Amino acid sequence: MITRILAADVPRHIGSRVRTAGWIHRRRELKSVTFLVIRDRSGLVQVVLTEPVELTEETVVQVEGMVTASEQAPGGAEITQPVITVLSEPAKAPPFDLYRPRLSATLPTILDNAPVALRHPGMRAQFAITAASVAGFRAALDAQGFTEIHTPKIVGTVTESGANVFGIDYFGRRAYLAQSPQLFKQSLVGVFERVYEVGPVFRAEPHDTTRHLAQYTSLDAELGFITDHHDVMAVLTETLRTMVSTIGERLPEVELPVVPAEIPEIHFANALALIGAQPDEPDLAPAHERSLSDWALRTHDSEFLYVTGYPMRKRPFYTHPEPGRPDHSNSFDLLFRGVELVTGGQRLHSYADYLAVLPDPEPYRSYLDAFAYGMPPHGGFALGLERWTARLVGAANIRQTTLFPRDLNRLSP
Ligand code: AMO
Repeated sequence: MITRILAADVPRHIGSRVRTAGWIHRRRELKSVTFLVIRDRSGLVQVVLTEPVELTEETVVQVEGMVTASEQAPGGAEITQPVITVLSEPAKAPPFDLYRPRLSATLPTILDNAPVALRHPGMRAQFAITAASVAGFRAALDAQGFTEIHTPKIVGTVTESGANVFGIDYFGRRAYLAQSPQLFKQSLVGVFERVYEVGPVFRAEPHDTTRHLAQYTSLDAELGFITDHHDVMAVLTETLRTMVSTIGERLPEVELPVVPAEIPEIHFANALALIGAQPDEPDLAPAHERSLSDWALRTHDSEFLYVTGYPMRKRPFYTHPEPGRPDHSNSFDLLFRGVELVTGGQRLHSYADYLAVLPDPEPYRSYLDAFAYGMPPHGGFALGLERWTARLVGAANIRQTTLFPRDLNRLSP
């Protein structure tokens, strides 16, 4: 029996009989020939028939035939004299032509039809970038002595803010969908010193924006024995470099951003002055982030910018203040192409400090145990995966780089 080869490998078998399998991507009837383009995970291959066939697009087929050189065919070869076996017949036609360079449909239509829309080669290519980014994230942190962790997504306490948390009924008790692995990753610094997690997090975002989802994938890291947040930023910069190089290795056709040798950094107070915002602004608005990114590109030739020293009053309770400037914090955001991509910083690590900042420490009792039993100075960061891919490919809306987005209005597919 001939074993199946992938569409992209067909041109390497000119003069042989091969078997391949996939979906009928496109059917073109000419006067005396019919062309079928077969799509599989590797790409496309053309099949030439001398008689018309009644097979519609998206029919799943197996094709056995002769590989013949052909200048017009994709990859320079096509399959002739085919024997076609239907493996599965579609029950209905796709709502759009998958063979066109771009899907001609609105974003809601594309998302409503995600299972078939995602089959478009351009869509699939985008999610290959996401997959390569995660592989790079893991490779970078594995190489730096981090341990991968998996923490609960059903939790009893709120970590980021009370406002955007999903409450659930947990066997009659109040529970929440985790907004972040924050408290667990900090606890586990007490075990492994350096940890990371790739996992879903949940935010009940009340606004319909182009950069917020109700569920997204958070790339989290946390490390002990730091001097301050700059040690965290150094790990993040190195990690980004490996994420970008891994995309380049796997997908040479993708245009990559340059991670500079040193990513420029600006303190929050200086950032406000630079963009002419009120000096008492507690946070950066999206327009501020865009202006700061423009500035970094203009003056430092960098698409990345660290903004450090955010005011304490807008940061979560675990945030470490800036020594000598306690209204500000040892925290940072990393802006990439005009958008906040990463948040991170140094954390409080003494038990007494946590008791002082938590008005009601009771719900956090077991988490605080980590600090009661001794924790080193530590810090970490979280990168929003869907935002990263969106910025990378220039997608205007984060939903374009999310397989099955969850938002204010969308719960299916
Ligand atoms: P933060 O809440 O800033 O920080 O989130 C970190 C990063 O996650 C992404 N992000 C989102 N992406 C899509 N939809 C959303 N609703 C959404 N909210 C946030 C952004 C953001 O920069 N525990 C801290 C991290 C830390 O300090 O380690 C945290 O979760 O890219």
